[in-house]
Amino acid sequence: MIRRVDLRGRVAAGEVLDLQALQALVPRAVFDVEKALDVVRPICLDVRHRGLEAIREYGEQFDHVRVDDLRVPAEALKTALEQLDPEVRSAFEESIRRVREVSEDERGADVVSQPAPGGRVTQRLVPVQRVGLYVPGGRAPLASSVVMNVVPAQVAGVPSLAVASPPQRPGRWGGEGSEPAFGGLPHPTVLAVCAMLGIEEVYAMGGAQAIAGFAYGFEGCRKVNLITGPGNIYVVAAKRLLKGEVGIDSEAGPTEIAVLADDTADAVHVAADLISQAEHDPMAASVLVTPSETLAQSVEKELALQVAQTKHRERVEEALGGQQSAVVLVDDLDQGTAVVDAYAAEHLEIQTADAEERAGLINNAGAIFVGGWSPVSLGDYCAGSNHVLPTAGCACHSSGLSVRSFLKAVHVVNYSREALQDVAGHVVALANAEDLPAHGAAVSVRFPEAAKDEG
Ligand code: HSO
Ligand code: ZN
Repeated sequence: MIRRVDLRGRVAAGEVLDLQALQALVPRAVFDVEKALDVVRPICLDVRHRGLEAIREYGEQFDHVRVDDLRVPAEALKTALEQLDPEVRSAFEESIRRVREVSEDERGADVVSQPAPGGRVTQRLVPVQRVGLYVPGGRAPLASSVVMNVVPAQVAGVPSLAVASPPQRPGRWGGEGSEPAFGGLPHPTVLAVCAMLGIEEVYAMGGAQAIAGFAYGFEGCRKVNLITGPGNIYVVAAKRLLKGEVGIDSEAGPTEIAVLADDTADAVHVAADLISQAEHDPMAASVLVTPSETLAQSVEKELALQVAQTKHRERVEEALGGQQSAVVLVDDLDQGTAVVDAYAAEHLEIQTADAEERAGLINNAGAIFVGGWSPVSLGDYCAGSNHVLPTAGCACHSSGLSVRSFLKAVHVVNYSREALQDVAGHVVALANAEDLPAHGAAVSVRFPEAAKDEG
Protein backbone atom coordinates (compact mmCIF):
# COMPACT_ATOMS: atom_id res chain seq x y z
CA MET A 1 0.00 0.00 0.00
CA ILE A 2 2.86 2.39 0.75
CA ARG A 3 5.94 2.19 -1.41
CA ARG A 4 9.50 1.83 -0.23
CA VAL A 5 12.47 3.95 -1.14
CA ASP A 6 15.71 2.29 -0.10
CA LEU A 7 18.57 4.72 0.23
CA ARG A 8 20.81 2.32 2.15
CA GLY A 9 24.25 2.27 0.62
CA ARG A 10 23.14 4.70 -2.07
CA VAL A 11 24.30 7.89 -0.48
CA ALA A 12 27.96 8.12 0.53
CA ALA A 13 28.58 8.72 4.23
CA GLY A 14 28.50 12.42 4.99
CA GLU A 15 26.98 13.29 1.63
CA VAL A 16 24.04 15.61 2.05
CA LEU A 17 21.06 15.10 -0.19
CA ASP A 18 19.82 18.34 -1.60
CA LEU A 19 16.19 19.12 -2.17
CA GLN A 20 16.36 18.39 -5.87
CA ALA A 21 17.85 14.93 -5.38
CA LEU A 22 15.23 14.16 -2.80
CA GLN A 23 12.39 15.51 -4.90
CA ALA A 24 13.24 12.89 -7.48
CA LEU A 25 13.13 10.14 -4.83
CA VAL A 26 10.02 11.27 -2.97
CA PRO A 27 8.25 13.60 -5.38
CA ARG A 28 5.56 15.84 -4.03
CA ALA A 29 1.96 15.52 -5.16
CA VAL A 30 1.14 17.39 -8.35
CA PHE A 31 -0.46 20.64 -7.23
CA ASP A 32 -0.38 22.70 -10.39
CA VAL A 33 -1.08 26.21 -9.21
CA GLU A 34 0.12 27.65 -12.54
CA LYS A 35 -2.66 25.84 -14.38
CA ALA A 36 -5.25 26.96 -11.84
CA LEU A 37 -4.13 30.55 -12.45
CA ASP A 38 -5.74 30.39 -15.88
CA VAL A 39 -9.03 29.36 -14.29
CA VAL A 40 -9.06 32.01 -11.57
CA ARG A 41 -7.79 34.98 -13.62
CA PRO A 42 -11.15 35.74 -15.30
CA ILE A 43 -13.01 35.13 -12.02
CA CYS A 44 -10.86 37.66 -10.15
CA LEU A 45 -11.22 40.18 -12.95
CA ASP A 46 -14.96 39.74 -12.98
CA VAL A 47 -15.23 40.20 -9.21
CA ARG A 48 -13.09 43.31 -9.52
CA HIS A 49 -15.50 44.84 -12.00
CA ARG A 50 -18.91 43.50 -10.97
CA GLY A 51 -18.35 42.95 -7.22
CA LEU A 52 -21.13 41.40 -5.20
CA GLU A 53 -23.18 40.10 -8.11
CA ALA A 54 -20.17 38.26 -9.56
CA ILE A 55 -19.39 36.65 -6.18
CA ARG A 56 -23.02 35.51 -5.94
CA GLU A 57 -22.96 33.99 -9.40
CA TYR A 58 -19.70 32.08 -8.86
CA GLY A 59 -21.02 30.84 -5.51
CA GLU A 60 -24.06 29.50 -7.31
CA GLN A 61 -21.87 27.84 -9.92
CA PHE A 62 -19.23 26.30 -7.60
CA ASP A 63 -20.95 25.93 -4.22
CA HIS A 64 -24.34 25.10 -5.79
CA VAL A 65 -26.25 27.52 -3.63
CA ARG A 66 -27.52 31.01 -4.35
CA VAL A 67 -26.83 33.42 -1.50
CA ASP A 68 -28.43 36.84 -1.75
CA ASP A 69 -27.00 38.37 1.38
CA LEU A 70 -23.37 37.26 1.70
CA ARG A 71 -23.00 38.82 5.13
CA VAL A 72 -23.94 36.24 7.76
CA PRO A 73 -26.59 37.75 10.06
CA ALA A 74 -25.71 38.18 13.73
CA GLU A 75 -28.65 35.97 14.59
CA ALA A 76 -27.16 33.01 12.69
CA LEU A 77 -23.84 33.37 14.55
CA LYS A 78 -25.68 33.41 17.85
CA THR A 79 -27.82 30.39 16.96
CA ALA A 80 -24.80 28.42 15.78
CA LEU A 81 -23.09 29.00 19.12
CA GLU A 82 -26.19 28.04 21.10
CA GLN A 83 -26.49 24.82 19.13
CA LEU A 84 -22.82 23.85 19.44
CA ASP A 85 -22.31 20.59 21.33
CA PRO A 86 -21.07 21.58 24.83
CA GLU A 87 -18.23 19.08 24.67
CA VAL A 88 -17.01 20.53 21.39
CA ARG A 89 -17.42 24.03 22.80
CA SER A 90 -15.25 23.32 25.80
CA ALA A 91 -12.63 21.69 23.53
CA PHE A 92 -12.56 24.85 21.39
CA GLU A 93 -12.27 26.96 24.52
CA GLU A 94 -9.17 25.05 25.56
CA SER A 95 -7.72 25.21 22.04
CA ILE A 96 -8.29 28.98 21.97
CA ARG A 97 -6.76 29.44 25.42
CA ARG A 98 -3.57 27.61 24.42
CA VAL A 99 -3.12 29.32 21.05
CA ARG A 100 -3.77 32.68 22.74
CA GLU A 101 -1.19 32.05 25.44
CA VAL A 102 1.48 31.07 22.91
CA SER A 103 0.60 34.08 20.70
CA GLU A 104 0.83 36.47 23.66
CA ASP A 105 4.25 35.10 24.62
CA GLU A 106 5.40 35.56 21.01
CA ARG A 107 3.93 39.05 20.49
CA GLY A 108 7.27 40.82 21.05
CA ALA A 109 7.76 44.48 21.81
CA ASP A 110 9.17 47.53 20.09
CA VAL A 111 12.98 47.54 19.93
CA VAL A 112 14.87 50.77 20.57
CA SER A 113 18.52 50.98 19.40
CA GLN A 114 21.07 53.74 19.58
CA PRO A 115 23.78 53.10 16.98
CA ALA A 116 25.41 56.47 17.79
CA PRO A 117 25.01 59.07 20.56
CA GLY A 118 21.80 61.01 19.89
CA GLY A 119 20.82 58.72 17.02
CA ARG A 120 17.87 56.48 17.74
CA VAL A 121 16.19 53.80 15.63
CA THR A 122 13.05 52.20 16.99
CA GLN A 123 11.48 49.16 15.44
CA ARG A 124 7.77 49.56 16.04
CA LEU A 125 5.55 46.52 15.62
CA VAL A 126 2.29 47.66 14.09
CA PRO A 127 -0.70 45.40 13.41
CA VAL A 128 -2.05 45.13 9.87
CA GLN A 129 -5.21 47.22 9.94
CA ARG A 130 -7.70 44.99 8.14
CA VAL A 131 -7.40 41.25 7.56
CA GLY A 132 -9.53 38.74 5.65
CA LEU A 133 -9.36 35.19 6.99
CA TYR A 134 -10.29 32.33 4.73
CA VAL A 135 -11.71 29.13 6.21
CA PRO A 136 -12.15 26.27 3.75
CA GLY A 137 -15.39 24.37 3.73
CA GLY A 138 -14.69 21.57 1.29
CA ARG A 139 -14.02 17.97 2.25
CA ALA A 140 -14.03 18.70 5.97
CA PRO A 141 -15.15 21.95 7.57
CA LEU A 142 -11.97 23.04 9.32
CA ALA A 143 -13.46 25.05 12.17
CA SER A 144 -10.17 24.73 14.03
CA SER A 145 -8.63 26.89 11.29
CA VAL A 146 -10.81 29.75 12.55
CA VAL A 147 -8.94 29.55 15.86
CA MET A 148 -5.54 29.35 14.15
CA ASN A 149 -6.22 32.46 12.04
CA VAL A 150 -8.25 34.63 14.37
CA VAL A 151 -6.42 34.24 17.67
CA PRO A 152 -2.94 35.37 16.54
CA ALA A 153 -4.54 38.23 14.58
CA GLN A 154 -6.40 39.38 17.68
CA VAL A 155 -3.30 39.11 19.85
CA ALA A 156 -1.39 41.17 17.26
CA GLY A 157 -4.04 43.86 17.73
CA VAL A 158 -5.60 43.76 14.23
CA PRO A 159 -8.54 46.18 14.61
CA SER A 160 -10.67 44.88 11.72
CA LEU A 161 -11.12 41.17 11.00
CA ALA A 162 -13.44 39.53 8.48
CA VAL A 163 -13.94 35.81 7.88
CA ALA A 164 -15.02 34.13 4.64
CA SER A 165 -16.12 30.52 4.34
CA PRO A 166 -18.09 28.83 1.55
CA PRO A 167 -21.86 28.51 1.87
CA GLN A 168 -23.07 24.97 2.46
CA ARG A 169 -25.87 23.33 0.54
CA PRO A 170 -28.93 22.67 2.74
CA GLY A 171 -28.66 19.22 4.31
CA ARG A 172 -25.08 18.68 3.23
CA TRP A 173 -24.08 17.52 6.70
CA GLY A 174 -26.25 14.71 7.99
CA GLY A 175 -28.83 14.08 5.30
CA GLU A 176 -31.18 16.08 3.15
CA GLY A 177 -32.86 18.90 4.99
CA SER A 178 -31.45 18.07 8.42
CA GLU A 179 -30.00 21.55 8.89
CA PRO A 180 -32.27 23.70 6.75
CA ALA A 181 -31.45 26.77 8.82
CA PHE A 182 -27.85 26.59 7.66
CA GLY A 183 -28.38 26.21 3.94
CA GLY A 184 -26.54 29.05 2.24
CA LEU A 185 -24.42 29.74 5.30
CA PRO A 186 -20.93 28.54 6.17
CA HIS A 187 -20.74 25.37 8.25
CA PRO A 188 -22.43 25.88 11.64
CA THR A 189 -19.30 24.91 13.60
CA VAL A 190 -17.30 27.54 11.69
CA LEU A 191 -19.97 30.11 12.61
CA ALA A 192 -20.04 28.98 16.23
CA VAL A 193 -16.27 29.42 16.60
CA CYS A 194 -16.48 32.88 14.99
CA ALA A 195 -19.11 33.74 17.60
CA MET A 196 -16.92 32.37 20.40
CA LEU A 197 -14.11 34.65 19.26
CA GLY A 198 -16.31 37.71 18.90
CA ILE A 199 -16.03 37.89 15.11
CA GLU A 200 -19.06 39.69 13.75
CA GLU A 201 -18.09 40.16 10.11
CA VAL A 202 -18.51 36.80 8.40
CA TYR A 203 -19.26 36.23 4.71
CA ALA A 204 -20.75 33.17 3.05
CA MET A 205 -18.36 33.07 0.14
CA GLY A 206 -15.62 30.70 -0.96
CA GLY A 207 -13.09 29.91 -3.66
CA ALA A 208 -11.24 32.39 -5.84
CA GLN A 209 -14.24 34.73 -5.78
CA ALA A 210 -13.91 35.12 -2.00
CA ILE A 211 -10.21 35.96 -2.27
CA ALA A 212 -10.92 38.52 -5.01
CA GLY A 213 -13.82 39.90 -2.96
CA PHE A 214 -11.48 40.52 -0.04
CA ALA A 215 -8.70 41.87 -2.26
CA TYR A 216 -10.83 44.42 -4.12
CA GLY A 217 -13.72 44.90 -1.70
CA PHE A 218 -17.36 44.88 -2.82
CA GLU A 219 -20.67 46.41 -1.81
CA GLY A 220 -20.88 45.96 1.94
CA CYS A 221 -17.28 44.75 2.40
CA ARG A 222 -14.25 46.99 2.57
CA LYS A 223 -11.06 45.87 0.86
CA VAL A 224 -8.62 44.12 3.22
CA ASN A 225 -4.84 44.60 3.52
CA LEU A 226 -3.93 40.96 4.14
CA ILE A 227 -5.53 37.58 3.42
CA THR A 228 -4.54 34.48 5.39
CA GLY A 229 -5.73 30.91 5.69
CA PRO A 230 -5.55 27.65 3.76
CA GLY A 231 -7.77 26.67 0.84
CA ASN A 232 -8.03 24.54 -2.26
CA ILE A 233 -5.92 24.99 -5.39
CA TYR A 234 -8.17 27.80 -6.71
CA VAL A 235 -7.91 29.69 -3.45
CA VAL A 236 -4.12 29.31 -3.52
CA ALA A 237 -4.01 30.41 -7.17
CA ALA A 238 -6.15 33.47 -6.46
CA LYS A 239 -3.89 34.42 -3.55
CA ARG A 240 -0.82 34.08 -5.77
CA LEU A 241 -2.48 36.17 -8.48
CA LEU A 242 -3.60 38.97 -6.17
CA LYS A 243 -0.43 39.11 -4.09
CA GLY A 244 0.71 42.71 -4.21
CA GLU A 245 -2.86 43.96 -4.44
CA VAL A 246 -3.09 42.44 -0.95
CA GLY A 247 -0.62 40.70 1.35
CA ILE A 248 -0.93 36.93 1.74
CA ASP A 249 0.45 34.32 4.12
CA SER A 250 2.46 31.43 2.68
CA GLU A 251 0.75 29.17 0.16
CA ALA A 252 -0.79 26.02 1.63
CA GLY A 253 -1.00 22.92 -0.55
CA PRO A 254 -1.95 19.33 0.35
CA THR A 255 -0.91 18.43 3.88
CA GLU A 256 2.33 16.54 4.63
CA ILE A 257 3.73 14.53 7.50
CA ALA A 258 7.27 13.20 7.72
CA VAL A 259 8.28 10.97 10.62
CA LEU A 260 11.92 10.37 11.48
CA ALA A 261 12.01 7.32 13.75
CA ASP A 262 14.33 4.66 15.13
CA ASP A 263 13.76 1.35 16.90
CA THR A 264 12.51 3.09 20.03
CA ALA A 265 9.41 4.35 18.22
CA ASP A 266 6.06 2.63 18.65
CA ALA A 267 4.93 1.31 15.25
CA VAL A 268 1.25 1.54 16.23
CA HIS A 269 1.63 5.22 17.00
CA VAL A 270 3.72 5.98 13.92
CA ALA A 271 1.16 4.30 11.64
CA ALA A 272 -1.70 6.19 13.30
CA ASP A 273 0.12 9.49 12.78
CA LEU A 274 0.81 8.75 9.11
CA ILE A 275 -2.88 7.92 8.59
CA SER A 276 -4.06 11.01 10.48
CA GLN A 277 -2.72 13.41 7.88
CA ALA A 278 -3.50 11.11 4.93
CA GLU A 279 -7.12 11.53 6.05
CA HIS A 280 -7.13 15.12 4.79
CA ASP A 281 -6.67 14.57 1.11
CA PRO A 282 -5.90 11.86 -1.48
CA MET A 283 -2.94 14.07 -2.37
CA ALA A 284 -1.63 14.26 1.21
CA ALA A 285 1.90 12.98 1.76
CA SER A 286 2.90 10.59 4.55
CA VAL A 287 6.59 9.80 4.70
CA LEU A 288 8.41 7.62 7.22
CA VAL A 289 12.20 7.88 7.31
CA THR A 290 14.01 5.26 9.37
CA PRO A 291 17.24 3.29 9.55
CA SER A 292 15.34 0.39 11.16
CA GLU A 293 14.14 -2.42 8.91
CA THR A 294 12.21 -3.83 11.88
CA LEU A 295 10.31 -0.60 12.46
CA ALA A 296 9.64 -0.20 8.73
CA GLN A 297 8.08 -3.65 8.59
CA SER A 298 5.99 -3.18 11.73
CA VAL A 299 4.70 0.18 10.52
CA GLU A 300 3.76 -1.31 7.15
CA LYS A 301 1.88 -4.09 8.93
CA GLU A 302 0.16 -1.62 11.24
CA LEU A 303 -0.83 0.61 8.33
CA ALA A 304 -2.64 -2.29 6.70
CA LEU A 305 -4.53 -3.07 9.95
CA GLN A 306 -5.44 0.51 10.81
CA VAL A 307 -6.33 1.63 7.28
CA ALA A 308 -8.88 -1.19 7.08
CA GLN A 309 -10.62 0.28 10.13
CA THR A 310 -10.46 3.95 9.33
CA LYS A 311 -13.54 5.96 8.35
CA HIS A 312 -12.09 7.71 5.29
CA ARG A 313 -10.39 4.59 4.04
CA GLU A 314 -10.54 5.39 0.33
CA ARG A 315 -8.95 8.79 0.73
CA VAL A 316 -6.27 7.41 3.06
CA GLU A 317 -5.42 4.53 0.73
CA GLU A 318 -5.06 6.89 -2.18
CA ALA A 319 -2.78 9.21 -0.20
CA LEU A 320 -0.59 6.42 1.19
CA GLY A 321 -0.44 4.67 -2.18
CA GLY A 322 0.48 7.84 -4.04
CA GLN A 323 3.99 8.58 -5.25
CA GLN A 324 4.19 11.37 -2.66
CA SER A 325 4.11 8.88 0.24
CA ALA A 326 6.85 6.39 1.12
CA VAL A 327 8.77 4.47 3.72
CA VAL A 328 12.34 5.63 3.21
CA LEU A 329 15.10 3.41 4.55
CA VAL A 330 18.37 5.13 5.37
CA ASP A 331 21.80 3.96 6.55
CA ASP A 332 21.60 5.75 9.88
CA LEU A 333 19.81 8.52 11.75
CA ASP A 334 22.22 11.20 10.58
CA GLN A 335 21.40 10.46 6.97
CA GLY A 336 17.73 10.34 7.94
CA THR A 337 18.05 13.77 9.52
CA ALA A 338 19.61 15.15 6.32
CA VAL A 339 16.78 13.59 4.30
CA VAL A 340 13.95 15.08 6.35
CA ASP A 341 15.71 18.43 6.57
CA ALA A 342 16.01 18.58 2.79
CA TYR A 343 12.40 17.48 2.37
CA ALA A 344 11.22 20.40 4.55
CA ALA A 345 7.91 18.84 5.53
CA GLU A 346 4.92 20.82 6.70
CA HIS A 347 4.91 18.61 9.82
CA LEU A 348 7.96 16.70 11.05
CA GLU A 349 7.72 14.19 13.88
CA ILE A 350 10.92 12.99 15.49
CA GLN A 351 10.49 9.75 17.37
CA THR A 352 14.02 8.69 18.25
CA ALA A 353 15.88 8.01 21.48
CA ASP A 354 17.59 11.40 21.09
CA ALA A 355 14.53 13.24 19.75
CA GLU A 356 15.13 16.53 21.50
CA GLU A 357 18.76 16.97 20.42
CA ARG A 358 17.95 15.75 16.93
CA ALA A 359 15.16 18.30 16.59
CA GLY A 360 17.80 20.97 17.19
CA LEU A 361 19.61 19.84 14.02
CA ILE A 362 16.60 20.52 11.79
CA ASN A 363 16.41 23.82 9.90
CA ASN A 364 13.54 23.12 7.55
CA ALA A 365 10.06 22.11 8.72
CA GLY A 366 6.78 23.95 9.15
CA ALA A 367 6.53 22.61 12.69
CA ILE A 368 8.54 19.96 14.56
CA PHE A 369 6.89 17.47 16.93
CA VAL A 370 9.35 16.01 19.41
CA GLY A 371 9.13 12.54 20.96
CA GLY A 372 6.37 10.00 21.24
CA TRP A 373 3.86 12.21 23.02
CA SER A 374 3.62 15.12 20.59
CA PRO A 375 1.68 13.82 17.59
CA VAL A 376 0.70 16.13 14.71
CA SER A 377 -2.98 15.79 15.66
CA LEU A 378 -2.18 17.49 18.96
CA GLY A 379 -0.73 20.40 17.00
CA ASP A 380 -3.75 20.44 14.68
CA TYR A 381 -6.01 21.28 17.60
CA CYS A 382 -4.66 21.74 21.06
CA ALA A 383 -0.90 22.15 21.43
CA GLY A 384 -1.02 25.93 21.34
CA SER A 385 1.08 25.91 18.16
CA ASN A 386 -0.41 26.98 14.82
CA HIS A 387 -1.60 24.51 12.19
CA VAL A 388 -1.48 26.85 9.19
CA LEU A 389 1.97 25.85 7.96
CA PRO A 390 4.07 26.03 4.79
CA THR A 391 3.81 22.96 2.54
CA ALA A 392 5.52 21.83 -0.68
CA GLY A 393 9.02 22.56 0.62
CA CYS A 394 8.17 26.21 1.36
CA ALA A 395 9.34 25.56 4.92
CA CYS A 396 12.84 26.28 3.49
CA HIS A 397 11.93 29.97 3.30
CA SER A 398 8.63 30.55 5.07
CA SER A 399 7.07 30.25 8.50
CA GLY A 400 3.70 29.07 9.66
CA LEU A 401 1.04 31.52 10.73
CA SER A 402 1.75 33.30 14.01
CA VAL A 403 1.20 36.61 15.70
CA ARG A 404 4.09 37.91 13.57
CA SER A 405 2.14 37.24 10.37
CA PHE A 406 -0.22 40.05 11.42
CA LEU A 407 2.43 42.56 12.47
CA LYS A 408 4.53 44.90 10.34
CA ALA A 409 7.83 46.29 11.56
CA VAL A 410 8.25 50.03 11.02
CA HIS A 411 11.61 51.69 11.63
CA VAL A 412 11.26 55.06 13.29
CA VAL A 413 14.42 57.16 12.82
CA ASN A 414 15.08 60.02 15.23
CA TYR A 415 18.52 61.77 15.14
CA SER A 416 19.58 64.94 16.91
CA ARG A 417 21.33 67.80 15.13
CA GLU A 418 24.67 66.70 16.58
CA ALA A 419 24.15 63.06 15.67
CA LEU A 420 23.39 63.98 12.05
CA GLN A 421 26.37 66.32 11.90
CA ASP A 422 28.66 63.54 13.19
CA VAL A 423 27.76 61.22 10.34
CA ALA A 424 27.16 63.83 7.61
CA GLY A 425 30.55 63.23 5.96
CA HIS A 426 29.80 59.53 5.52
CA VAL A 427 26.40 60.20 3.97
CA VAL A 428 27.95 62.68 1.49
CA ALA A 429 30.72 60.22 0.60
CA LEU A 430 28.28 57.39 -0.03
CA ALA A 431 25.95 59.63 -2.05
CA ASN A 432 28.84 60.77 -4.24
CA ALA A 433 29.99 57.18 -4.70
CA GLU A 434 26.55 56.38 -6.11
CA ASP A 435 26.50 59.54 -8.23
CA LEU A 436 23.51 60.82 -6.29
CA PRO A 437 24.88 64.19 -5.07
CA ALA A 438 21.42 65.56 -4.25
CA HIS A 439 21.22 62.92 -1.53
CA GLY A 440 24.40 64.31 0.00
CA ALA A 441 23.18 67.86 -0.43
CA ALA A 442 20.03 67.11 1.59
CA VAL A 443 22.35 66.57 4.54
CA SER A 444 25.08 69.16 3.93
CA VAL A 445 22.53 71.92 3.31
CA ARG A 446 21.67 71.63 6.98
CA PHE A 447 25.23 72.54 7.99
CA PRO A 448 26.23 75.60 5.97
CA GLU A 449 28.84 76.51 8.57
CA ALA A 450 30.73 73.28 7.95
CA ALA A 451 30.76 73.93 4.19
CA LYS A 452 32.14 77.43 4.85
CA ASP A 453 34.85 76.01 7.14
CA GLU A 454 35.92 73.57 4.43
CA GLY A 455 35.83 76.29 1.78
N1 HSO B 1 -3.38 19.19 9.51
C1 HSO B 1 -4.02 20.31 8.87
C2 HSO B 1 -4.81 21.16 9.81
C3 HSO B 1 -6.03 20.51 10.39
N2 HSO B 1 -6.14 19.25 10.79
C4 HSO B 1 -7.23 21.08 10.67
C5 HSO B 1 -7.36 19.03 11.27
N3 HSO B 1 -8.02 20.15 11.21
C6 HSO B 1 -2.96 21.15 8.16
O1 HSO B 1 -1.91 21.49 8.98
ZN1 ZN C 1 -4.78 17.68 10.25
